Amino acid sequence: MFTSNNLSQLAYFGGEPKFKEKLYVGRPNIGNRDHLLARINDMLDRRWLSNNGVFVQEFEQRIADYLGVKHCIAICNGTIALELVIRALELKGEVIIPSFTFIATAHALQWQEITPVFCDIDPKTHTLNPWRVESLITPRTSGIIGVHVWGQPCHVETLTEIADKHHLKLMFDASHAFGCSHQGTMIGNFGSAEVFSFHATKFMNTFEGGAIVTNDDELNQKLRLMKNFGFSGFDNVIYLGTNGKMSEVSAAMGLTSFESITEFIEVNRRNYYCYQQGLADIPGVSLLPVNEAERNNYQYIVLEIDEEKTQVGRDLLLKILHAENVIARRYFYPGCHRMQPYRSYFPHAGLLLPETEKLGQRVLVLPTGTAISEEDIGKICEIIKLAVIGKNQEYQI
Ligand code: T4K
Repeated sequence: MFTSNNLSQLAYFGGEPKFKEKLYVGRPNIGNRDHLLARINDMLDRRWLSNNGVFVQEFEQRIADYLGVKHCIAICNGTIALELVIRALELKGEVIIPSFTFIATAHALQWQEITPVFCDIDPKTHTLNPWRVESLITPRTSGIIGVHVWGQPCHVETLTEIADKHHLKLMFDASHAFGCSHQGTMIGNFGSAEVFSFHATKFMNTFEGGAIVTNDDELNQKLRLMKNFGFSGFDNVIYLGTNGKMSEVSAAMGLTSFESITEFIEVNRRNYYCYQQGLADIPGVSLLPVNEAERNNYQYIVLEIDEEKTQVGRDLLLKILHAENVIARRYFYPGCHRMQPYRSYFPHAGLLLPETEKLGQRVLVLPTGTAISEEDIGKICEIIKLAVIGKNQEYQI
């Protein structure tokens, strides 16, 4: 039985940290090093380091086949990939997005002087609430960007109906959703195009990198020009473009990561159920459920912390975990609308975002991936249990 004295076992209250080394959210998964190094050697021997090399071409083909999508365009990172699709779809004026997302979704619009209109989320899935979307459409609205946050699919069908009804473009930021499905179809097949991030912190990484996938031939052609300065053959620029190319070394890492994708997902799944078991019955701590009828990548361990029930609250729990060297994160606190420049542009945006505001105060993301063991997870769960139950008892005394 815990007593309030148990709190003193926690480093935050004066005890010894349970971990000597820091455990991070977003620790990269590293596939087979020998395969990676062999690929890098090949690349050096070939002296072909970028500009649509063989590794990029192979990577694009493998991704397209895996997702069952017609075209995959490898890009230098997810943010540039978003910017390219936004531009290729000719979005302008206002575009509706969730505020509960990584800042890149909003910046990719604002960077091109398009106004992100922040929409509230469905508290169950943490994704865009489509019924709210409709109420935000104005004559200036040109599109909607859904974000499959944590790999949880958006309300794809309802968003599609709304977009069609109002003649809006629909695209998805699928940065978190590689390897996930919606109603049996792989994410990557919805809207005009979807964008993945293969940043180092994603369960499948290319160091830095991203990809655009689409089933639209014309859009594919346009994006391929745009990511390569608009070049169509030597000396022939036919379109406005930028440099969005993925390098060969990134594609080498991508191919190596992709070989291990089944193992990465299996480890993430094991970790997810380990957390589920370890966190069961802690009052006020809930793990975001996963829909086992679909394919998932389990790459984020997302907790919601109820301040009243835990007594300890999310922010104190974060400090307690950090003191133990568990570097948990508050993604996506405080919401894009509370970050600059949006906070200055729309100081009252929060009034229309009650669920986003609430969730921003509750979410805590824990470490997972191949860098963490089941034993580590057990210890993290014990820390949380000790903090919540100890604090509850302290209040009862
Ligand atoms: N849309 C969405 C919905 C996204 O989540 C993201 C990226 C994007 C768009 C844009 O895609 P990219 O342009 O990045 O491809 C991190 C990542 O940098 C970012 O890619 C990711 N989302 C976001 C959710 O997480 P920060 O600001 O949290 O990064 P940072 O430096 O604090 O590192 C995160 C954690 O990873 C730390 O715990 C340390 C650990 N880490 C990181 C790196 C790079 C490592 O252990 N090793 C490493 O090499 O954004």
